[in-house]
Parts: sequence; C-alpha cells; structure tokens
Amino acid sequence: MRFLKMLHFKTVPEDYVKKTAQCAQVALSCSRAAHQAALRGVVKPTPQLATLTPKVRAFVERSVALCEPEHVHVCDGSEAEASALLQLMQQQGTLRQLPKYENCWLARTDPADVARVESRTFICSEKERDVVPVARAGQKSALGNYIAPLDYDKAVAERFPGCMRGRTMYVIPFSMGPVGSPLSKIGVEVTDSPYVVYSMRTMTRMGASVVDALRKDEHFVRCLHAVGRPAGAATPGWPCDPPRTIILHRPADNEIISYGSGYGGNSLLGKKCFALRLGSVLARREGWLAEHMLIVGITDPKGRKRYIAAAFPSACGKTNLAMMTPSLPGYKVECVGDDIAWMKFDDKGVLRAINPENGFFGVAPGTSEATNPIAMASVFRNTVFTNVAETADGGVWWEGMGDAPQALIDWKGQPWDPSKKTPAAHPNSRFCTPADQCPIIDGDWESAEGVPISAILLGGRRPAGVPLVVEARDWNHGVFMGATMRSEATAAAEHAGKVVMHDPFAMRPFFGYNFGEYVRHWLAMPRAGRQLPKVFHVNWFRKDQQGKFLWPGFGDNARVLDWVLRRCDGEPCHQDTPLGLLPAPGALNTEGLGPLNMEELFSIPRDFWMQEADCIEKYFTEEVGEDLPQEMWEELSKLRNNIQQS
Ligand code: GTP
Ligand code: SPV
Ligand code: MN
Repeated sequence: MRFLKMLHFKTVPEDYVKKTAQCAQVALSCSRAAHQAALRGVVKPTPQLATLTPKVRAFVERSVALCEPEHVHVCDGSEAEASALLQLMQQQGTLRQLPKYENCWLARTDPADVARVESRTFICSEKERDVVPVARAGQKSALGNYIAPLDYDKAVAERFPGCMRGRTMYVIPFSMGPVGSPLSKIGVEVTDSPYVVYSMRTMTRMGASVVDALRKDEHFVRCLHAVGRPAGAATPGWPCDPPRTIILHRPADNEIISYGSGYGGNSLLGKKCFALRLGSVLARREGWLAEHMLIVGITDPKGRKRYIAAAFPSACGKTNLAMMTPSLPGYKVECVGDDIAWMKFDDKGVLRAINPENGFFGVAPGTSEATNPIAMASVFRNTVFTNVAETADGGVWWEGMGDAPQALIDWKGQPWDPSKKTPAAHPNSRFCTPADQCPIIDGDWESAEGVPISAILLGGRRPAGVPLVVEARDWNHGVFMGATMRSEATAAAEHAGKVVMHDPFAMRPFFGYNFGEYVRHWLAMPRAGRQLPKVFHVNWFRKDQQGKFLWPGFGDNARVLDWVLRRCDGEPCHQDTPLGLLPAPGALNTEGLGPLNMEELFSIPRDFWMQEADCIEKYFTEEVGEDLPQEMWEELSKLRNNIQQS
C-alpha cells in the first residue's frame, strides 16, 4: 500500500467533523459566518490543503464535514498521481489493463449505471419560473426539472452525511478551457471516485496549474460528487446507488451536487453540469453562448480556412463530424472540439469559440476505420474504455467496428453469445481520450481567444420528412430552426429508442434556465457591428421506404459542408423553398457517389410539414406558453403559410 501513503493523508480531526456536521448537513452553500464559527480553532491546515485558496479550502472542509471521508487528497495532475490512481483502481477491481494497447484500460460499470439520468437531474432556484417555462408551472416540464431550495437541501441531507466513510475524498481543481484564457472558467470537484479523477484528468485541465490560477482569481464552481452506496454494503468494483441517484444544480450559488452515479455526464461534473447547465446561466448573464456543439475547422481547395460549430443531440454525430475525413478532394478538416462550444462575440464583432474540454468522451459503437478512422487513430493510447467488449488478446470490440472476433467478453464481463442478440458492447459505451492525441487536432484548438465561427449547423436524427440541408433565411429563422429541433431518441440517456423527441438546440437535457429566456438570449445576439454566422439545419439520417439511409453520411458530409461554405461566400447556389434555402439543382457536389435518390433526400412533403407545424405549435403552447418570444410565433406562422401555399 505504499502508493496509497503517497496519495493520501489522514483527514481533519474528528471533533471538527462533529462540530461542523450540523451546518454542513443542510447544504454546502450555507453562510460563511456559520462555517467560520463551526470551524474556529478546530481545523489544523494540512500541508496539501494549505496550498488551496481560503475559499477552496472552506469548500473542501465543508465537504469533509458532510461526507466524512477517511482521507483527503488534493490532486496535482501529475503522472505519478495518475499511475497511482491506475494501480489503485486495478486493485479495487474498477479497471483492467488492455495489454494490446499502450496505457489503455477497461471499466465495466454496474449495469444500472450506464448513461445520464435525465429524470433525476434538477435545477434549483428560488422561483420555479427561473427554470421551467410558465406553461408547465407546477407540472413536469420537458425542458427542465425544477427543484425547490428546501427539497434540494433535503435531497443532500438524505444522501451525503457520512457517504464517504472509509473512502478517500479527492479534490480536483480543474479549468474548463485553456488555463488563463479569458473565455475559460474554473471548477473544483470533490469526489470519492478515482475513475472520475482519472477521467477528469483527461477531459479537463486539472491540477497544480489550476491551483495557481485560483490564486489570481478565486472564483470557481463548487462541484461535489459521491458515488454513494447503501449503508453497510461491501465496496464492489463499481460502487453506485442507482435508486437514489440525483444530480443537482444551483446556478445562483455556482454549485453542482451529484450522488449515486459514477458514469459520464452524471459524474464528470465539468462536462454537461458545468459547461452546459451552469454554463448556459453564466453565458446569459455575461452575454455569450454555452452550447452542445462541436467545433471544426475546414480548409477548402482554395486554401481558405473557416470554422463551423454544430449542435446535434447526444449520439447524433458530433464526434464523427468533428473528426471527419472529407471524401471531397482538396478539403481538409481539423478538430477543435467534439461536444461543447463556449462562444462569444469579440470586440471586432467576430463570434469566437473555445472548446472548454481537454478530451473526447466519445460513443464507441459505430466507430470504425470506415466511419471514423481519425477516432480509431486517437483512441488506442492513454484511453479508458467503459462498457465495451473485451477480446481474447486484451483488446476491445464494439458493434460496428467490424467482424466480431471469437471469444469476446461482453460489457457485463460474461462470455458473449452472438446467438442471443444482446450487444457485446453497451450502446452508450464510450472512450475517454486526450484531445491532443487526435491526429487532426487543430493548431488553434487551445487558442485563448477562440476560433472565428462562420456558420452554425443544427441537426438531428429525422428518419422522415426533413431534407439533407436547409439554410435559414435570416438569424430569427435560424433561431426558430434551433427551437424546433427534433430527433430520434438514442442510448445516451434513459429514453426508449426510436421516438422522435423535441430537442431544441440539442440542449433539452442541458438548459440551466427557462427555455423561453434562452431563445430570447439567442434572439438578442444581432447587434450593430457583429458578423452573424449563417445558420443551417442538416439531417444525415433520412431513410427510404426500406429503412435504409438515403445519404451515405460520414466523410461524404463534406459535400454538405462544401455547399455551406459556398453559401457563406455568397455564391448563389441555392433555391428558395417553404422551409428555407436548399441547394439549387445540381449545386450539391455528388460526384462519384453512385446512385442517390436526391428527390427523396430533398423532398418537402406537404402533409408531413403541416403536421410538423401543428406539432411545433402544440409543443410551444404546452411546454413554453407566454415565455416564448413573439418572434417564434411569427416564424411558425411564416412556416405554416409557406407550406400551405406550396
Ligand atoms: P454524444 O457524445 O453523445 O454527444 O454523441 P455525438 O453527437 O458525438 O455522436 P457520434 O459522433 O458519437 O455518433 C453517434 C452515432 O451516430 C455513431 O454510431 C455513429 O456511427 C453515427 N453517425 C455519426 N455520423 C453519422 C452519419 O453521417 N450518418 C450515419 N448514418 N450515422 C452517423
Ligand atoms: C451526451 O450524452 O451528450 C454525452 C455523454 O456527451 S455524457 O457525457 O454522459 O453526457
Ligand atoms: Mn454530447
């Protein structure tokens, strides 16, 4: 246990815990004065805690008092620390080494802890309307789960006291965005999961450099995470507490509290919880945009480079587009980010984007040499795979990678029987890989000022009715396209597959505040002197009568990007339609694609769109009501008129 000694030190004295428990059990954000009174003369600063700023220290001490861990470890982000964590996780049975690759690891979660749990994810505020549009006052909303402050405190008090007994509490100072960028923000996650620490080291900038940055600016988002477990239960390889899982956000206090799940967006709190839910609130307050978008650089055959951002719902193709190998000669794609964009207009009126993350937490199934060779070239070093299948030679496999090798162990750790038709890898199995390993990572991906955005793409999985690409006529029309996005459900959350759900801006599970206000914020972006990006809606997923995709997708999506960029250059390669601007006949480069049913790919079925308009109206009325900006009703009536006249 030598490495354990290296990592940990005994926590604060016991009487401190007792004296502060009363205060800490209420919530983490109780008044400073109360804490100071509780703490007076009790805490002896330990060497590690002493490196932290007073505010961080106070947060850690309150968390210790609440969760009662046996040890506290402040993460420095070093290689030695990472190796010690790997050793510890092997010992605890959380990770297995994958000897086929370099420093790659396999985690198998509890089968009940495999995806984000949207039904147990809440936003807290004094007023329900801060979170839920008025049409759903007092009811369940599809656009945000509200929790009242008292219930929030109660949820914490019911779960957290003593929940880390016998465990180590890790303190992770992390930066979303390059350390020191004016667009970046800092968080501190306290967790009892070494898997979370190791993953946060990949997904964020973490450790000593952030502790230093905090000395210059002591603002940070407080993130508390515990895997939880039923009292008295033995600690299995993947501790969690699915029946009591809860993910809480209190934007007014810059606070995130998550209990019971160790996986993905439930536990890597920098990602969806901070960068999107709290991020969207900060963005609104400070006049920028926090979005569920990839960022990609495209160089055309003339050597001109442009960047686009694209919002697709979970498991709808962001990572694939961000790492695309273009099938059109002369085009080059470079990756800035694959999941989240923080964007702000600079003082020259250019929309600038940073990727707040430092790694890819990508969907494994469907990733192959044919679909995403760049991801395949990125993930077989320094990667943690979760819930994929294991091969006999210590490698990994998932559905869509190619032919299944013999003697696979499935994601539950059992020999896989292909005749049973259950997948070998979980549909939401993922790789967690450092971004700088991507062979096409953009030279400016860590630029402090961000990259300039020329176009914004919106899209989803629409098996029917929705054309391959449509350009918005103007900004408000683009906002309407975002507000009315729908997509087939995927495995990234707990929804049943195949239902077409509303997912405005691909943000439905990630809004930190009232959706009506979010739309208003987007509508307020146009200002004198600002260069607004063009907005497009794309759909790679339209199917024919036989259920086959009409569009080859993946690298051939470059053909759509080519048209998008030509439109950004003002080329008149478009035609006006009831939905917006579509490629003019022959304008989309389909050279070398073989037979394509272009008519069906671009058709705008009248009955379908009449129904879609009704469906949008119902959604706006039932889910948003008075809070929806008038401009959206105007866009809906334009759509309806256009369709009626078509
Ligand atoms: P999250 O990480 O959950 O946010 O997902 P994502 O949006 O990054 O989706 P990703 O790129 O991982 O793709 C999810 C699934 O969609 C994979 O199975 C892909 O193979 C598939 N996919 C991606 N792009 C295309 C495409 O152009 N056409 C088709 N048919 N499938 C695609
Ligand atoms: C998503 O669901 O959009 C993801 C995966 O990127 S998770 O990090 O779990 O949110
Ligand atoms: Mn995502």
